[in-house]
Amino acid sequence: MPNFDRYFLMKPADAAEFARTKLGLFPAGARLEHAEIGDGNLNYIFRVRDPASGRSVVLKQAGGTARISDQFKVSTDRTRIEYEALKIENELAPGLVPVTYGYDPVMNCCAMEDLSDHVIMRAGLLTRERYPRFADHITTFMVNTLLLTTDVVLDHKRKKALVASFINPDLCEITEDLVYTEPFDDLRKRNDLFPQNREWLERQLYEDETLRLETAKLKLDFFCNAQSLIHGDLHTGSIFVRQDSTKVIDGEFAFYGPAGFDVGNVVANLVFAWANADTVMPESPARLAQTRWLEETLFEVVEGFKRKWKALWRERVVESTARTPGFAEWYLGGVLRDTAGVTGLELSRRTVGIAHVKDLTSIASPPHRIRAERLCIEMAKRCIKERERITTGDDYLELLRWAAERHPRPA
Ligand code: SR1
Ligand code: MG
Repeated sequence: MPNFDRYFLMKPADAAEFARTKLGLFPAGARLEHAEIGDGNLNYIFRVRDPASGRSVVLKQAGGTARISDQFKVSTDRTRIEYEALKIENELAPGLVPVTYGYDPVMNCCAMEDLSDHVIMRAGLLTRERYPRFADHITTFMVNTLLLTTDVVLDHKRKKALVASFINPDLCEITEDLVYTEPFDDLRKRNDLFPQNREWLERQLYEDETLRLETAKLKLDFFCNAQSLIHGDLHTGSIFVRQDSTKVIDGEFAFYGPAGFDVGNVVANLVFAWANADTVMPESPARLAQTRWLEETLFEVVEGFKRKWKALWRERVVESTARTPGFAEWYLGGVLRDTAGVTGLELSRRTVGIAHVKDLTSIASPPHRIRAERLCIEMAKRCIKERERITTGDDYLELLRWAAERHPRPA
């Protein structure tokens, strides 16, 4: 049996041994069950369980390349970043992230709470589940983690130390390429367009100079704006849910970036869920209930975020200059502008990029998939170009309805 003093990629039995001997999470004699779980783009995930006590943990180990493609060389330091981010998120948003049990810098592996009683939100939405507490939970998570890690709240030296400790160049590069550049300029030829929709998508995304200019401006903001400790990949595949519980996972993309990046990711992924439900479900009360709930949730994510942000701002902002009349509104205005821009980026990149979403790819009928893709891209472009004026839940819902009407559901 290995003693884990040199890095290697573990198999499930190694993970069990590692949890027992290196992390000390199980008694010496425990007969542990183990399995590899998860089909993410980047890492290896194991569940280890002691049937005698019922105790179980999840282990997440980083490899030197992404699972989705070995084109992506990614530093194994991302596990440290995820672990450190989880500790901070547990302090700022308790109950909304898994509890951590340990981290090992040799094996690049961290241990955390087993959330097997939850489901990945994207999968739940595709089976037409609804999560009544989600908007409340996710807005608390975002407001607490984003506002409470800014310069206007934290001691400035502590904030700068955090910026340094969360420098995450490899994972940021993935986002810079996949989210900000390639959806609008397929320079590495690794985009993956649905063939029957290719010409339309290419025209909309590759031949629009205004769009390219606006995405270049947004990319600069991602490069330079060390505003908040952001999750960095807050889509519905990074969120575990139950009817009464929401847990944000997969924080390896965390770094100091624009706060609106996280909010825009949540909004865009609700739009994907809506596009799927509205396109795929037959006309019925169930379809109406599902799309209405998604609309209400999208609305409440935007409006709840603003409401909670303003309340927490009043309570926690200590930077004296931030008390200047007009500053709070100006600051939130910037976050909302970035939210709209990133909503458009995420809608674009998941439609044409290498990392798709099942909300679109699972649509078997080509005309239906084309319709869902087109409404997402129409909305995306307006979110990016008109981001200065898109500030309310109703603004997003109007755009969604506008895009859906331009592309009616096929018969
Ligand atoms: C190479 S990783 C591709 C995508 O998967 C992750 O979940 C991120 O969203 C990333 O952009
Ligand atoms: Mg992930």
